[in-house]
Amino acid sequence: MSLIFGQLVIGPPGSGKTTYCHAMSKFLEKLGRKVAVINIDPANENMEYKPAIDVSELIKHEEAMLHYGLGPNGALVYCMEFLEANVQWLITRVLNLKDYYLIFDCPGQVELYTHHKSISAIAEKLGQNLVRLCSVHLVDSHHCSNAGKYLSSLILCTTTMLKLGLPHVNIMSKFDEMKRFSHCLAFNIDFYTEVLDLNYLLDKLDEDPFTSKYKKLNAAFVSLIEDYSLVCFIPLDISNQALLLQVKNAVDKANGYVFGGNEPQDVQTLLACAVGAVSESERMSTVDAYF
Ligand SMILES: Nc1nc2c(ncn2[C@@H]2O[C@H](COP(=O)(O)OP(=O)(O)OP(=O)(O)O)[C@@H](O)[C@H]2O)c(=O)[nH]1
Ligand SMILES: [Mg+2]
Repeated sequence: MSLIFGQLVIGPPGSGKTTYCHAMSKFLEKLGRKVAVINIDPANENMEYKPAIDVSELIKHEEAMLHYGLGPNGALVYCMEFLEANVQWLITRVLNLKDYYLIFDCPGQVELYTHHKSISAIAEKLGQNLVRLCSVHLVDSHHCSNAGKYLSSLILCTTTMLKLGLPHVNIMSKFDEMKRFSHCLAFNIDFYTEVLDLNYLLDKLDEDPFTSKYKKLNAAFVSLIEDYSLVCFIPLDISNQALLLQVKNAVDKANGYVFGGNEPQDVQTLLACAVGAVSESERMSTVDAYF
């Protein structure tokens, strides 16, 4: 049985997941890859792509709300538990897409990735069926505009990486928006993307009357993030092909596609990886060119 490769696109509400799934699928198709986008967000309404598999054929978010008297968040959790209980429904359909590269569009409720077990259980089951996934975690670059929001993004990314246990790429989405507020950023862009010395962030948190109240807690969070040292971000503006290419190279390297894919372009990707296609310096030179 051959391997199937793909991405699990996750992140907070409105961080750009559905837009990314559409743009990345088009980008990969242009490179000659056969791509199938799978919607596992039962509350997804405005999909630009046509999903190859749609979870709302199994369960509808609105019906779960009505039937069980749940609010939107509770219903989403219920839907994910229902999908986990019926994971064979998904696996059967995924295995019919064995020539395809898969992109999973996920719901935007962060506790599904930080606390709840269903998404990681579904990913594990897919893994047992030879689906090699990389989680692609989108975080809105707007969070860089405030030290407290940025710290919470770092905690979110670290927790998600530990909870899911998949190869993982963090994306700072809507990077074009960063241009609009770059003048009011406390640090250079690379401070935020490379997650550099966070003691400077502690100084900024002390300046804010709200976050300065939690001095010890902030220091503990920073120490935790630095101890794990797992998080850095690849910037992405969905309309920029150079940035999309960087994301593609990082994901191909993370989920192993670069070693197991079979289209001619992958020779290029393999070579690019061999020379460190997404090294820190190259990532920064693309960002510098972008600004
Ligand atoms: N400026 C800018 N806007 C973007 C970018 N990517 C996505 N957006 C916008 O962000 C908004 C939310 O995008 P979605 O793709 O629906 O986000 P989502 O994460 O799927 O949202 P939920 O599924 O509701 O959690 C939309 O208005 C998109 O047009 C980007 O790179 N730049
Ligand atoms: Mg969406």
